Amino acid sequence: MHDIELRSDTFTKPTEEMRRAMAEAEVGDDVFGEDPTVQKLETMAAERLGKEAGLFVTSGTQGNLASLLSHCGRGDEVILGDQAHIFMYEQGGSAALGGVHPRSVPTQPDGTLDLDDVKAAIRGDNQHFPISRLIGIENTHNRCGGTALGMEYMKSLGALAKEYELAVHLDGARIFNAAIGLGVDIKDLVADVDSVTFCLSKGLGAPVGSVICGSKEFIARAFRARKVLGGGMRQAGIIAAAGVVSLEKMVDRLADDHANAATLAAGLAELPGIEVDDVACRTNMVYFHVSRNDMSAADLAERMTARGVRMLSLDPARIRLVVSCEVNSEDIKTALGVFSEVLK
Ligand code: TLP
Repeated sequence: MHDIELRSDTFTKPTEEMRRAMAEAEVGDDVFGEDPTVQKLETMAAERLGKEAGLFVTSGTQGNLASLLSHCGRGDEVILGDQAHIFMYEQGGSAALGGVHPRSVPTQPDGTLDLDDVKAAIRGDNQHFPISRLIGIENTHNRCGGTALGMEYMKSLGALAKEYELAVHLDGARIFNAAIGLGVDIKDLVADVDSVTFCLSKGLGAPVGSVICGSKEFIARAFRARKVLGGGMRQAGIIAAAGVVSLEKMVDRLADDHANAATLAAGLAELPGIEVDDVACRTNMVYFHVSRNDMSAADLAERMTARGVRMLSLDPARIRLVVSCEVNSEDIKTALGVFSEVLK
């Protein structure tokens, strides 16, 4: 049996078509704005998301950081959910490098921020306070089971931000999963945010890279931020070429990952001592709690991994499984078989 990779969709490897496109990519110096393949990717991404412009960046973390630094100056404040990837897992980069103050509000179990909490966190005009500038949201929400935040919520958050003259940045690392999961046009889903970062190197299969999309004026600022963050790459068309294939060929197939994740969730729910997190709109993740006297989540993850089914226990009692194009429906059946043996 080959190993079954359920740790993350970041483990996806480039397809043959991507490798060919990379080998044949037309390139130029992208710091001079002269790489035609990077430009093609940026234009495609912006059109697809209904924004004026796009910017190819090295990673989701760099895309989020460049975006925060472009929206906010030193002493400005960004309102973030306390379970947001930006808040939890990006080294507090915007504070460390940009003097941007994070104000956290509780992330709700469905990945949203309660609008009343957001409203209450917006600062009044007072010399003691930082200046509220930005709201950050995440869709799909990683730590909330990979659930997709619906269109109505995105619209009402956008309206609130507008009312208070705040900008909205979307960490849309997996926004294509959200659009596919919800069955909506991605343009409509991101219409009410000012900037969005999405990742090519997760479920979309590219080896490297993310794209920020927003207004022309915003992207011009993000272009400067990317440079100071060390993201001014030269003949980056070599890697952007894989991203073009991602957008052309890898988006619609995300539905297969979602179907496989649903099968996995249903199978796991039958097993003793396993409680699968309920989500409003499951995409490609399954989180579950392990409540057994004979093994912790870490023990279970270790035993499964020893049998070739790789997974991560993120919290003491919780495991995350992420489905991607690296696993097919047979692998899901096999993984469930191994789970039932180990949990017998
Ligand atoms: N998430 C990774 C790890 O960091 C945990 C994963 O395996 O899920 N936003 C979201 C919502 C993310 O999940 C991630 C990566 C990022 C941003 C950062 O992207 P990269 O890894 O490209 O910097």
